[in-house]
Order: sequence, then C-alpha cells, then structure tokens
Amino acid sequence: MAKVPFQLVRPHPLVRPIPPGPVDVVADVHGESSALDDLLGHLGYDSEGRHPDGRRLVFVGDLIDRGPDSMGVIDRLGRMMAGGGALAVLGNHEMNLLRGRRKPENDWYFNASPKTRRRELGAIISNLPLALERDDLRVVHASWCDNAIAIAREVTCPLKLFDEHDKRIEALLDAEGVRAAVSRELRHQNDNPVKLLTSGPEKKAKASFQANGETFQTTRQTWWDDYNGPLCVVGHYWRAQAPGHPTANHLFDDSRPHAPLGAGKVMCIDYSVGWRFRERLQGSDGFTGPFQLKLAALRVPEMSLMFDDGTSAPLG
Ligand SMILES: [Mn+2]
Repeated sequence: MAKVPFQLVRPHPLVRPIPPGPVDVVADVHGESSALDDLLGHLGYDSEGRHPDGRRLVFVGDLIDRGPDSMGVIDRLGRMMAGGGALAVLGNHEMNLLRGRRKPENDWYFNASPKTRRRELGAIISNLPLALERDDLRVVHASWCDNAIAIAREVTCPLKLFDEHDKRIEALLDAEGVRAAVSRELRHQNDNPVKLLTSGPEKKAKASFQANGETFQTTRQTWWDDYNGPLCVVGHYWRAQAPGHPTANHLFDDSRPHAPLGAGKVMCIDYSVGWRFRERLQGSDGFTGPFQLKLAALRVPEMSLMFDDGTSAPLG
C-alpha cells in the first residue's frame, strides 16, 4: 500500500489554517474528472495540482457522486494533499459516505473492491476538515455558522461529532415530546454542527416538493444575508438552473450570476456541474458537450472566476 501522507495520520481539529499565498478555490466537482482536468489546465496547474507560481488548490467539498469518476477524483485529491499542493473540506456527499448512507449515486464507493480500496478512499475523506480559514478567507461547504465552527475547532473526528449531536438532538426531541417529522428534521438540520456546516440552515417549505425522487418539506435559508465576516467561499447551492432540477431551492438572482451574496462577503461558486450527468443523458449517444453547467474556481486574491470551458469573469 502507498505510504500514508503525514497529514492523514496525525489528528487535526476540524477547522484548519489556509497557508498564505494565492489560491484557487474549486467548486463541487461531483466526480466530473474531465471538467476538473480542463479547469486545472485553464488555471495553469498540471493534472496533479502543481502550479509553477506555487498557487494552491482549495476544494470546497462534494468532490464525489453523480459524475463518471468519483474514485479518480478522490485518488487525485489524496495525491495532491500528500504533495502539499491542495486542501479540501467535507461536503454533504462526503458525509453521506462516512455515515454509511448508501444512495444510488454513491454505489461506486460501497461496491469498491477489494475492501482495502474502500478503506483507502475512506481514509482520504475521513481526514478532511469541516472548514478552512485565514484572516482574509474562509472556506466551508455550505454555511459558516460561528457556533458550529467553535464546536468543530475542538474536535478531530467528523463522524463522531455528527453522531454525538445526532443522539443529543434525538434525546431532546423525545424529552420535549416533539412528534412532527418536519420539526424533528429541522432540529437535526439546524442544531447539528456537522449538518449546518455541510448543508446549511433550513426552514419549513411553503409547500412540499420533489427532488431526486424524494419529497422535501424543508427548504434552504439564505444565511448569507446575516453574514459579515471576511470573504467566505461556499459551494453546495446551485447557481445555474439545471434542466429537470426543482426550482424550490433556487436562491439566486439569475441576472447577476457572478455576484457575491448578502453584504458581498459570501461567494457561492457552484455552477451546477453536478447535474451534468443529466445533460449527457439528454444529449445524443456519446454527447461530450458543450455543457451549460460548469465547474468553476474562484481565484484569490484576483477575485475572478475561471470556468472549465476556459471562460472567466470578474466577481460582481
Ligand atoms: Mn453539497
């Protein structure tokens, strides 16, 4: 077995520092390995994430599921992190794996063989933090909540943190006699620091809606309206309207697709490449693009977006 890199064996808290210097924050890759190849090329990196100017990649989570090569993306992330050229945070899809929540889109992991293969992939994922920070930049998958961040600073295991709060909330709900499924679900979503950081605060939906074959009674909150810290980069929330995707969770002003959110200190960079598998299905056999849905990176300190098709845009 390959040598386990240093940072993967030593326990670290779940909020870790971003080293000084220019970085490129990469949005939710969702197993779209060739979009990642293209994006890295346009940003000036080689396929292993090395940049001639010493720039560094920071992945915002959800590197896996839905696209054709989640395993390849995680293997590559592992090599990049071992080489010191990349950092990443956990997304809700990575948390699903760690929690053993089997879904159609993560079969690639649960069916991986031999078992040691699964263990290698799991080791890379389970050693990711929940958030990254430095004075001028914060990176988290979905939402930066000060209370949840403070809790994550004190511990090293995301699964243990999740489970502890899951049990605590269950016991409280039982003690309070809360029975309604939607109330229980909301409490789990909004009071578990791992859920809050990786999938953001939610509220009761005005009407239930369908997504991915499930019925939802809760909807996402625009937490960035109340945020006023340093620049915080997130993914998770799909900025581009995707064909066949429910609009109930669409939180953005489409007339300003490259604008930061709230008071201008939160930037969501997920341009919905995670739905590219559906674009492929709607195209002809062997359809390889051009795609409407894109993989983006935010360049810091330049504050410009680069997309996998080679186009770029300043924030605003
Ligand atoms: Mn997500």
